[in-house]
Amino acid sequence: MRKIFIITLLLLGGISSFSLAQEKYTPSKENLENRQWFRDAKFGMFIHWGIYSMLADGEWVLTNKNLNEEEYQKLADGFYPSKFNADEWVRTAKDAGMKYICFTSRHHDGFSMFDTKQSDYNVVKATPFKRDVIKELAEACQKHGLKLFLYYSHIDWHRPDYYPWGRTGRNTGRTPSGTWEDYLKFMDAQLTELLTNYGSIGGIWFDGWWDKPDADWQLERQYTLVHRLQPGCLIGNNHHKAPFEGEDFQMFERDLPGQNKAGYSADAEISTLPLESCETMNNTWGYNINDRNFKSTKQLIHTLVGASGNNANLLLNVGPRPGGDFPEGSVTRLKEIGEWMKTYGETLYGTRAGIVPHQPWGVTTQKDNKLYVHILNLDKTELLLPITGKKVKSIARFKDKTPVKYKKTKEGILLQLEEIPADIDHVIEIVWR
Ligand code: H79
Repeated sequence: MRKIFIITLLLLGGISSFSLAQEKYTPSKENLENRQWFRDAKFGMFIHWGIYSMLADGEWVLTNKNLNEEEYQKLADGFYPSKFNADEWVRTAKDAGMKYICFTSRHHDGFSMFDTKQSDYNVVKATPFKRDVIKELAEACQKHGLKLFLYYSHIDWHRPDYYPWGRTGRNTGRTPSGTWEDYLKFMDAQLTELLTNYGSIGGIWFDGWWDKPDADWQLERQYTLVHRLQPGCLIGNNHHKAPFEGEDFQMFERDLPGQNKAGYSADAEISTLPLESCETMNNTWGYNINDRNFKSTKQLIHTLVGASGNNANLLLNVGPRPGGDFPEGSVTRLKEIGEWMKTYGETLYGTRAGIVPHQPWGVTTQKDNKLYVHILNLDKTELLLPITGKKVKSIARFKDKTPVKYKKTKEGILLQLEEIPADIDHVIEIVWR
């Protein structure tokens, strides 16, 4: 017995020193609590808004259209979003059933949407609007009980010290000057402002690493800074790889974890960290006047449910117009999703992926002794759930608790529905003994 004990100790010692060598970052207690909160939250709003919104051609317009960067800067003179109302944005998100907002503090164009001392190229100094958008958002989030996450670009198509240039933003007429270390210091100083001046920040959502994968990004120094200022702040980085040390959640751009439909996630092995999928409501992130190709409410709900069934949150994007209001296409869909969430939110919030993995007909989620079977696409009335060895207490339609007929077979539980499901999401609730 003693021998086994000693061997176990040795083994454990071996494992922990191995993991120490691999994993130097130890998340704080607040961080672990926030990860739990994040896993339970399920639904957030991504907001892409900046001076690019005025050109109404997406957030990449500077590079995609090879605009002259010096001329692009002058857009700031005309940025006066008369309809901007942070409170309304946050209420719209909340009414849709969202628990957090992730806002573009600075996108690849390098324009800061907050009051920063590190550059005058910001919404307070460079525009007649002169209002700190992040301050107003932070206050509104605080008031309505949503968490605020901040998108922060690693790419900068404005600063001359973002050099040598990466793959993007090369033809905009810039002349390099300064050093890479200047650029890293600039980002550290901005992150310090973001994590000092706006209360508690739910997370930092980095993006753009992929522009220069070989660069000396000093991510460890950056992540240490973020966690030193706010140990609970969750760090995610949209590098399309398995998470790096120091990160707290993993995101999948335009994809559910494990799928690679958008083509960005080929190297992104699914980690055990909290997961998040981000998706657009139409086809672009920043406002695009030509893009009225909105997905249907049903499609969006299927994406949300699919994310939950794959243990991920959905961060659903809105690209506000230059005037500061949300496109109608987004508003109507968010309202409809909110209505749906009033009834069905319970089958998502606080759940984890269910014991039956993603199927062609749908997904499952579970919480305590309940399994929610989300039937999204089924053209028959019988459905076999490959679950054996569990004791069923009840099986019922979630929305009205009408009992559902079923048979137990060798293969599992065979549901026998009254009719072919026609709901957006036909949810069956199974309660175990
Ligand atoms: O903020 C939104 C987009 O502006 C940003 N991320 C979301 C959340 C984004 N930028 N680029 N992409 C998304 C698409 C990435 C394309 C890539 Fe590539 C393909 C990166 C690496 C391969 C294009 C080709 C850029 C570099 C090479």
